[in-house]
Amino acid sequence: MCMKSLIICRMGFCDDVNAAAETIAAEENITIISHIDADGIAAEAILSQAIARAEIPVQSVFVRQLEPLTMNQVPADKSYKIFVDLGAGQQNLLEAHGFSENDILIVDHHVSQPCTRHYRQVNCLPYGHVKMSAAGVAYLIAKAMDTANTDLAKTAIIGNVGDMMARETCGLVGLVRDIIVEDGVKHRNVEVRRRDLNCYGTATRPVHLSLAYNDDPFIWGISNNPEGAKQFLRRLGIRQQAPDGRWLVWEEITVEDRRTIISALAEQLIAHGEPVERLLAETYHFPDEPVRTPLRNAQEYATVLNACGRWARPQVGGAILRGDRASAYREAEHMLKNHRAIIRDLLGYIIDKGVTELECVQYIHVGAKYPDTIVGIGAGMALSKLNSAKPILIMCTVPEDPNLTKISMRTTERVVSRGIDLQQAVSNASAEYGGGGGGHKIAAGAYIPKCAEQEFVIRVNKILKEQSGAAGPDHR
Ligand SMILES: [Mn+2]
Repeated sequence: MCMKSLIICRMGFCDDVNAAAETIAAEENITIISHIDADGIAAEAILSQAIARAEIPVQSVFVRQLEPLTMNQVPADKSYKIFVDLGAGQQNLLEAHGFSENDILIVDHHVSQPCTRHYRQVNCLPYGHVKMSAAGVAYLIAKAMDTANTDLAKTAIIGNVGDMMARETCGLVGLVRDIIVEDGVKHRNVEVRRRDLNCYGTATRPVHLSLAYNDDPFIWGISNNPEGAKQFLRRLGIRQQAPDGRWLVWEEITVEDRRTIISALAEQLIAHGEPVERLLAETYHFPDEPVRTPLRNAQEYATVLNACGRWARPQVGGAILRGDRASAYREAEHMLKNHRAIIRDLLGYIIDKGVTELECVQYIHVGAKYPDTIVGIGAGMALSKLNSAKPILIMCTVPEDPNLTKISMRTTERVVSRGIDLQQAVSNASAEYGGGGGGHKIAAGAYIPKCAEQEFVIRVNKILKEQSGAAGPDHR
């Protein structure tokens, strides 16, 4: 047994992982119920491949969230049910549905709901592994089932990055870094760049657009300013285009050019008295994927999976993770294009219509104009075009239920570092109106009754004001 496995064993989480691996191996027929986001799609791909390799029949169902309506999608058969990236917070619902302790396994990383039934669960959160996603937990189980499953570490990394586990810390940390990333590197389908530019789109976007679309950290004259970014690169003498006129992407330019750009960006930040820590990040690359495609790095790969999930085709993302580079990949490319076009449109709508500003929050209601699954992404992007010092709250209608309103909130790392916690604000405020919510400090969402919209916004504003007050008078 390797050192790394011993480390988890001492932490107790290993017992749960091993017990789950044994339980799964003893089942004769399994159904996986997973979530439609990048993490859920990755976690499903990992577990179902591990189960199929163990020659156990397995089928999968994807749901947008686990609620009474979507429970109907869970087949009412004798198969053993594994709930993945969901379930921990909906155990009462599982109980109400009639599941007994022997019927199901929960593989999750969300806060666990108290329940009279003690369902078997593998959850990293109670063990303090807060920077691990469901794909991470699924991977550890797959590895416990068979060490040959370490080829799936790559998929686990995509799920973790897609679930923002690397964002706050500019790289993956904890068990995910020590075990999963190392397994991927050993398997040679993952390459780590320790001090890379902390920037999205390094495999597909022209360098100047990658720089301009990045606002973490925000760099004056470059962030939100494609022309400024282009001139900045020109002044540095960086070759930006191939001989045929095509724009080069970050991963194509020379190591020296990358270094020159990073130092110049650092100088720019220092000149404006801004911190430089977030300029660099550890990034994860996939040398076995074709160059200049979004499959080349974990961040962009996760976007492909999210696009599939948000357009109700999570199985397409799963097929890509299993190696389909033909029809599934073509379909995903199409969805990605559509995904971006609609987000651009939503962005334009938010800017044109304008947000309403309260003291500590800015908000807008987009009604039923856009799919509720992309509104959060639009919120994040709109923020960089608005006053990014103030969190944004977007409301939209829920197609399945006219009495519900979906809330999406986004802010920036800079605001989070001043004590703002959107997860807390949104879940506390929504609970007061009988709704429910969750997420992260930087991004959170909730469902609330439609009739409570106005009061809810005012309540969130008040909570955010309390949070910024608690962080001290200098941190407005
Ligand atoms: Mn997740």
